[in-house]
Amino acid sequence: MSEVRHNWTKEEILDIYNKPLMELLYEAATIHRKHHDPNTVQVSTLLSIKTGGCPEDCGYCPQAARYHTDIEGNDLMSVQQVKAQALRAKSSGSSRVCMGAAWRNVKDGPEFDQVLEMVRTINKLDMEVCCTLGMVTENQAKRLAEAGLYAYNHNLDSSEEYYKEVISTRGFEDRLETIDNVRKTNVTVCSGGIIGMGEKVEDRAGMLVALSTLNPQPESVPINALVAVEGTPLEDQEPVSIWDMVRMVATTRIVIPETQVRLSAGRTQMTREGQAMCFFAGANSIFAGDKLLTTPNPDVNEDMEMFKLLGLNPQKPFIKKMQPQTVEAEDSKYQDLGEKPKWTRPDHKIDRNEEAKQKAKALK
Ligand code: SAM
Ligand code: DTB
Ligand code: SF4
Repeated sequence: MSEVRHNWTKEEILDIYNKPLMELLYEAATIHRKHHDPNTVQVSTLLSIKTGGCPEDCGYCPQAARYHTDIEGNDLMSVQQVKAQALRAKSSGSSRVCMGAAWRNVKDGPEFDQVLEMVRTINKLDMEVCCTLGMVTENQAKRLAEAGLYAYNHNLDSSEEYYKEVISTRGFEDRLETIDNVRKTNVTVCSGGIIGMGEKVEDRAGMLVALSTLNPQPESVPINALVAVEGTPLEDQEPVSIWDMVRMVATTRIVIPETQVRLSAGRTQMTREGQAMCFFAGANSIFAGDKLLTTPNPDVNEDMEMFKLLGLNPQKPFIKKMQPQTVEAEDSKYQDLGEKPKWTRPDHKIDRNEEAKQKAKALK
């Protein structure tokens, strides 16, 4: 098995990304086969447990309260609603449920307690549970781990340099600190990013430097193609070309060989041929279900037809790592500390974010 490297440079990664396509595909597919079964693809279902009204200014996100988008906001779902959705996902072949909340960070209190109960409930259905709730402290990560969380998703989204052009309300270093907090537990790390936000190829390579030099590297890396939503600052971005997607997937596979590379947002714009090329290049996970968090995704039946056509099999849960044991709330070792952590607030100005905010104000 080839060694995992944690010292990739931007130049090396750019050289890989820019290789002639056939060489890049061959190299990525060869590495993919050394580390994974090429006919197995992990299937995750997203569930937006708290939608919209987010205080952050992420330029790509339809859930940021300051932009005018036509998504329907929702308060935190009940544990029963979440259980029903998880059972549906399980019966349609998903091994993992990823619960997303439009929060800047987790705050201790009844809502977090409710999320912990959701984690316990889904783990008891023998499914892998993932959460993406914004920044978390070490104690909060430990409480999630105790509840039976399998993975925590926290994306770096772009290079440190380009991050500042997309988000002004939090710093890249806070994202790294959250990943570090998750790493202090047994919860696996899911971290990736978005292409198609107007970044340069150098920024894509920069993001892969940041991810590949983490030690250990993330257990999953979602690669999202921007879904340009009307009302967001990035509404006018051109769709990502399939060639860029394939290059990004292949490069990720080469520099982070043991991870699950997930084809995430943007699959509705990809043909089956395009997705097949991504699977060949090393993608081995998808988000299934007709909705991502707020935007459309291919229908499950269509995906299962595609799997049949390509001879792909959905991965069973807990193949990569044992199922965590759920500790009940009353037996918990970690307390609600009433933490209100002060994460960084750089607050520099991003012109297109300001414009989208002004437009939204005028419309209200
Ligand atoms: N609020 C939490 C956070 O930001 O960490 C969790 C939810 S947030 C919606 C999770 C991820 O979804 C973001 O980091 C981003 O990578 C992705 N995302 C959001 N909007 C997107 C869009 N329009 N297109 C592609 N990916 C998007
Ligand atoms: C990730 O990297 N992509 C997912 C998941 N992690 C949380 C979210 C994609 C969201 C796309 C826009 C939307 O549906 O709101
Ligand atoms: Fe909020 Fe997350 Fe959307 Fe940013 S990406 S606006 S933090 S929900």
